[in-house]
Amino acid sequence: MKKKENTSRQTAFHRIATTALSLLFLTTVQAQRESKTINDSWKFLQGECPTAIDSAFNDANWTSVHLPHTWNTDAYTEKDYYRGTGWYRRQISIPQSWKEKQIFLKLDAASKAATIYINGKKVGEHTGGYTACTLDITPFCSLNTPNSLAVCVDNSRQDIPPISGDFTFFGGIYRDVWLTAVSKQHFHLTNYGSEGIFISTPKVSEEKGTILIRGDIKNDATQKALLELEHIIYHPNGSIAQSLKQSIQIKAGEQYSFRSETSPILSPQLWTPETPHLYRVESILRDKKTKTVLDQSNHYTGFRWFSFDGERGFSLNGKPYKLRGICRHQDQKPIGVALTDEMHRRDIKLMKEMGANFIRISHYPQDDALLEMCDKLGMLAWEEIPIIDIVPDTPGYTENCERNLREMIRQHYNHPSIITWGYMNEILLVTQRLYKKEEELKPILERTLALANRLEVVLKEEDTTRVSTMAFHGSNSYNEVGLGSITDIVGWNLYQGWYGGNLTGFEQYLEEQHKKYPSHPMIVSEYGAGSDKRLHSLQPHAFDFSIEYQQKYLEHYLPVLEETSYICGGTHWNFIDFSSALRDESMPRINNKGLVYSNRTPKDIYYYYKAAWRQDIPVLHIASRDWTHRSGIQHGKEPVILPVKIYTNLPEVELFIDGKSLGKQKTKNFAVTFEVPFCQKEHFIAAKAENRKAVQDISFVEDGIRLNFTPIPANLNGTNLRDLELAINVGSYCFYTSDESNLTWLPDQPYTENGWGYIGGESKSSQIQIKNTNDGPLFQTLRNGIEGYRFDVPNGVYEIEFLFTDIFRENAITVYQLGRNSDVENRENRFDIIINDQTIEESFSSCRESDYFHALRKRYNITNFRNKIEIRFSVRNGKSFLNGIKLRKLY
Ligand code: GCB
Ligand code: CA
Repeated sequence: MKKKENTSRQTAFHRIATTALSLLFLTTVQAQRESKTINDSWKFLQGECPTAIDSAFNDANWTSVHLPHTWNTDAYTEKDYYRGTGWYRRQISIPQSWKEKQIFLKLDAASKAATIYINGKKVGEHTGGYTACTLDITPFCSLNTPNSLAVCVDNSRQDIPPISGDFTFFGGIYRDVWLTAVSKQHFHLTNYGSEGIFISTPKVSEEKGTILIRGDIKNDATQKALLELEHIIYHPNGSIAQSLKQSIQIKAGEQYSFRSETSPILSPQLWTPETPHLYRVESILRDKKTKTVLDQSNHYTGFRWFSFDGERGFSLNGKPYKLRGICRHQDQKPIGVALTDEMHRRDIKLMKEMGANFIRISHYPQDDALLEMCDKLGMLAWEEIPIIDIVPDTPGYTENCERNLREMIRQHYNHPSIITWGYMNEILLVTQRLYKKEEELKPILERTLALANRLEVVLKEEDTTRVSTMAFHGSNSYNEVGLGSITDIVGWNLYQGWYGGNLTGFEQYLEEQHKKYPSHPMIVSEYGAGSDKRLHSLQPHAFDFSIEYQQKYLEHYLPVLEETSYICGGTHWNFIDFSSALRDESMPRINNKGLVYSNRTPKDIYYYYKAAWRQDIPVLHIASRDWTHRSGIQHGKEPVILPVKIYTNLPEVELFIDGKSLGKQKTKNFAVTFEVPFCQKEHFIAAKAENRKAVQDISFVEDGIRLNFTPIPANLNGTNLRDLELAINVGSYCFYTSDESNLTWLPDQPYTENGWGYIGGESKSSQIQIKNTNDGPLFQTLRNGIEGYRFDVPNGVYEIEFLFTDIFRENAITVYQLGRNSDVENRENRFDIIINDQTIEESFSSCRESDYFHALRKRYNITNFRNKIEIRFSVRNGKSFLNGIKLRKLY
């Protein structure tokens, strides 16, 4: 009896649940388009596995992954990161409610190529690692059983750009994957991965603007369709501005192209980075008779116009406007390019916060989330495809370039933030490096020009509302071979004062170009210098990777960009410290020219830009977050004077040390530097500035920071040696603070009486990665031909440690260092090491003990009877050298 009751209750519950479900079901039938991510529950295998396409294939042993995913986190440790295939598998169940629907699969990005299979059959292939592809998978899917989806991804293909470049070609499905169901009549979703709707503003001024909406509708049904298409235009405040309606008839299996322009919208709210007003276009497709909504799509657009001019630079909405920009790569250590949407959005927020109004989306199309933020927060954009360094003659390459260009333009066409499309970066760099002879060079130049001409035509075919750009490296040959006259805008990637030459070479180069080609609109599409938080210098120079040289370099470049009226603007290289697996330098596998670290913590230099670019808020930043462990040589009890810089947009700054004022100083070029006396372990530094908005409206802005200080006595004695670890970065002007021990290695100095220092030799450095250590920069600098080292210290028992790395072997150096380091001689070095006349090493060879470019540390305990430690290097072969030295008094 009880049992029966139970059963009937269950049946009743079941009935209610079913009704509720079918109600839900009904509403979903009514809903126009259903889209959802399928990022979860994937299985992944790195390597080849053709049988994975079979439905019955057992992938239980594969790794479970969640998208976005890349298999190349190895690129942060390995130069030779994995390039090959990777397989992804997943089941997809199609709900019964999709029975009458058309089903699409969209991959936002799989690098570089993806072949897609469903239930053992090939659905399609996409070539290009930075653009989306959409496939109609309806005929491949079954409604009754789960469908097996397999995707083979390959990041080794040489027929797909990029094939060369200073960044890592991460492999994998590293953006979202979407499943979409829509009625048989729908917008053309397989149009080069776009939404099939293209919006522009053919007429736009302060008085009025019109919106043009173009696109295609497909009828995938077996009967003709009578449809109604409506576009509703919404003002930025959400009220309806206009609506456009038309009736359409499409035969079974056919396609219809629509094109409608609104009547003028009066006094449109213009889109600018400062006022990013967006108008919404809602496109609705209905059944003409039943009025059932079949498909629906929303897009933002904006009213703005712009021009690039060789003399006057850039203007926006009729007013001169300086493009204050940055370039942006898309990775983040340690996850590679598998970023979530919110990470992309965070980057745009950080750039806006800094005051940027322009982004060069380099060197390839990036996530939709990024573009959405450019529109919404207000950031003009240049987007490009990755044709870099050289044009190969690989069959299929040209076609892939062309298709990737069309995809980028169609996929991101509707974003008002985009003003220019690019398609080549430094295309002669590797070309000229590899082919020196005229007759070898000729066919490659012809190929390059042919591709540029073809892409320029494609670009204009796709989009007449924007302009084209290329980025050149600092060589006039781009103009000589004819590339300069193909694109609308010339981008210059300039590194005077970094890879070579002087800082002032920068403005000289621009002037020369402007004189020669006064009608060329120019952007400085790259400029930058590397920096490493562990390195600091009071005498910064190019390629020391000190935080201070990057600051010096950018403090020179930015005013030139701001003050040269014919320059449209600049895009700093790069916003982030990014992954470039081939690079060595101070942080192997990382190009460290970022304004923010890989984890997006701003470097101090970020605030220089912020001070210069943000006029709307007061900026005051003590530029020493990157240098919190200070050290310096102290004479007696005198404090050590060290510079502390403040970045600010306020006219005058007062600085305090532990509450005591050091006076006020006027700001110059958004910076003020105080000479600050350091004398104790920790100091509190505070900066204060008056923010005067009006006579009656004055407030104060403050910043404060705690800095650690380790004094190093200039003259060493029994007392001050007791707790001292005297560590010297031999061959370098830089302080080096180890991440691992926090110990600071001091800049080297020549020996003077009663002190310590080197005797003889000259400083030398290498940019090659040093193995066996995480303190690479310490070993990359050395004193070549050093005769000796001397410490004037009292008698006692000491520990002496030598740091060696033999760099005297030619080494393949990457093309991206533009010839730096090629002056290293090949030689074998052997020398004796003698301390206070006692030979401690005979015929010592660093590379024999620990190989070339390997760190070697050797420690000795010695007893000093002479009130000095005198070290001599006596050469047997080649030259003597020393990379670092450390002294501790034990007893
Ligand atoms: C360039 C390249 C860029 C590099 C940069 C650099 O000119 O266009 O891809 O990363 O220089 O840091 O050397
Ligand atoms: Ca050194």
